[in-house]
Amino acid sequence: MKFEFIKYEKEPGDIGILTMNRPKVLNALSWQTLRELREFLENILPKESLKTLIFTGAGDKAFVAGADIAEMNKMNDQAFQEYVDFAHRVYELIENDPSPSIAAINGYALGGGCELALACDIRIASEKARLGFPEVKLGIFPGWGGTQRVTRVLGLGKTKELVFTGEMIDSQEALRIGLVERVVPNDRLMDEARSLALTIAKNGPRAVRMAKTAINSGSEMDLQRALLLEKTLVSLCFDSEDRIEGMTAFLEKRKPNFNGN
Ligand code: DAK
Repeated sequence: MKFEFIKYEKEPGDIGILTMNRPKVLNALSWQTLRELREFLENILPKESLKTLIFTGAGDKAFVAGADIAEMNKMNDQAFQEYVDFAHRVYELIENDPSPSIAAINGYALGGGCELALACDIRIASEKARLGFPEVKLGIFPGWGGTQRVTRVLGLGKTKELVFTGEMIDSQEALRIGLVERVVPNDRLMDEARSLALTIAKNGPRAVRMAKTAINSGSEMDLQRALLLEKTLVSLCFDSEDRIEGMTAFLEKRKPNFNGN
């Protein structure tokens, strides 16, 4: 499948950059964009052996300004349901991919765009980013996991404030409330995202993947079951070539050469 609305590049260090690429409409997510994303996530990403995938937006204004309003407005109930289900699947593929993802938020991240950033593991925003959930202004509400993922990150009160008002916040406020993890100058955004990705990529890939599973799955369980999951996964990590290499390299005072097994 030839991609029109997303752009993928693999960089040294097994870092991938996936750019939402419809800058004329602020990278709004159309059906076609979602189809391309799903194709990439299901059929290309698993073969790429990436250590980290960075999501960003083309142009200098937006990460993703949300679902494509013009397209949604023409949908009947059935088409809308299919569109919503499809987007849910795409976001789950991002969230559940074994390797970490970083959202490099270069401008507006609104509605479905903010939900996309929240499906990623870590969010870095440029100083000019603006985030929010304007859906109520359109007579709908965040329906691609937004009400659930934001609540898990921000808690009930802040989520309700953002979702009920539909107001945007700037990146400093997003940092203050924990909606993003870092804010950097706009011209440094991709360098900082790459640097973070490379820092992660230097670590034992198996350990990072299992930590992601322990954190994501464990956060949905009661503490006892979550601790059991953690114990099981960390034992699997111990029984690995990466663990032997990591500890041996430390003792030999050299850099580890992990193979991901
Ligand atoms: N969809 C389609 N086109 C969009 C767009 C969008 N989300 N956002 C911007 N554009 C288009 C504009 O129409 C304009 O196109 P032309 O007029 O040039 O043809 C072009 O991008 C540039 O935008 P502006 O001229 O408006 O640029 P400004 O700098 O003046 O304003 C803005 C930037 C981001 C403040 C403004 O564009 C804006 O407010 N955009 C809409 C943002 C928004 O409302 N996003 C949320 C979309 S709704 C659900 C499932 C899913 C969802 C909800 C529920 N259920 C299961 C219930 C998901 C919903 C959404 O994401």
